[in-house]
Amino acid sequence: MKYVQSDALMQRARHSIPGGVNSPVRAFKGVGGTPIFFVSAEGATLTDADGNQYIDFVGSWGPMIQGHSFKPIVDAVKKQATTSLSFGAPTELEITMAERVVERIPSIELVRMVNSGTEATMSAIRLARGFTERDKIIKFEGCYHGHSDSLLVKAGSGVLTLGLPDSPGVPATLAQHTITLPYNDANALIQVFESHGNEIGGVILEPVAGNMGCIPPAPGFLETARRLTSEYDSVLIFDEVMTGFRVGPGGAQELYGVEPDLTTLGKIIGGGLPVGAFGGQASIMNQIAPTGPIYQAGTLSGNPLAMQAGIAMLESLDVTFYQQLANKTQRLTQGIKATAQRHQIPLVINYVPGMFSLYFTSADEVTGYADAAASNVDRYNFFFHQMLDAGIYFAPSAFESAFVSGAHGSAEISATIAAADRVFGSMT
Ligand code: KE4
Repeated sequence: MKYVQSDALMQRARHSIPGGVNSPVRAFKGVGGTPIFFVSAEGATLTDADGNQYIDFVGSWGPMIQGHSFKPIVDAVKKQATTSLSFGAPTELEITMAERVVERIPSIELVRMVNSGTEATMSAIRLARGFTERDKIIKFEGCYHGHSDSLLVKAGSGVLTLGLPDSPGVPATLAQHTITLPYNDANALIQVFESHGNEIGGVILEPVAGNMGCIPPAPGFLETARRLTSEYDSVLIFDEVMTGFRVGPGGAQELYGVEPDLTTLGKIIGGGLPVGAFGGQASIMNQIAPTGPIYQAGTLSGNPLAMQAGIAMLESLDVTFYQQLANKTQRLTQGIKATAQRHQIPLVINYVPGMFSLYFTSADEVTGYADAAASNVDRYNFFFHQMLDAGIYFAPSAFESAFVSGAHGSAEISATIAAADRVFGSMT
């Protein structure tokens, strides 16, 4: 592959955008090399500024579950664009969108639209704190919930020690209210609740972790979080920004049969346009302004263009779609795993319907951040670049998930397995 145009565009971008990108993961810092600049996409195929084409497993980090340029969404957006892009006032479209979400996720009685996943989780945390009148929250190592201050926090020295800032600019006085625990460690959660339970305003978690690679919940983990938060009157928040409408028609909470008090959404519900949402029990959601005292707002929240895209997306996702998505994901991951075994390359692949990740490790399983961090990142980076040269675009980071869409067919799956076979064969 030649990247002449991408290289030139990156040089130009750096003069006016920090690091040349509008989001750090796009900078290829994890994998090395120069980011690819894309110009168009159709179905499962991306085209870059040099005319190179790729099978896309990033899918804009999740939103493109129907592939790119999905006609129902494009048509809906085109139609809306000719009337008005934004009123800053209520529209029927927002009611329709809210009704589609409420229909599909029984734990959500009321839902508020925002403009990103970060806004959704930031608002949900404020709501949990305001509703319980408790400042402490619990998050889990390796889970990413966007970049609001209370969620850019790492574990303190001991499991029970309150959090430390995970970025400059996050006040220590705020970070101290966030307790960070090991993901999938139910005992650690029990221990914290037994010693701090009445101080915990909320627990936020990814019901399937997707930001340290893909790590499904261990048996009992979600159930323990549900039991403890109910017992101590804390708010359980499922951050389904990535898993919502990704892993099944009702998200991860339907897949695993555990209902949170609040759910955050994003990505797929915007169909590629900027959207986030948070919703849940009416008794909690009614505490949000204007019905309650907890303030939250947004100029472009419920934007008509984004609502049209989201409605068209949700209406395209039926049970048959998810059955096919699950089958495709299984075929692809089992095929890649089989080629790794044939070449005796130690590899763990974690997957759930629609998303997966590869860990180059001789461990039997990867169930938490420590396992993921111990995997061979150099090998992932080699795999990434070799697959890129073969015209297959995986996440430019060993700690992200890959996404399968409705546009990935047998041809894409077979080509990807064949390319992986060649790459594994070239690994020493
Ligand atoms: P945004 O603010 O990026 O829309 O959403 C934040 C967020 C919240 N919760 C979960 C579970 C998420 O995965 C995300 C964002 N995911 C990353 C991909 N790992 C977005 C990519 C990026 O940061 O550029």
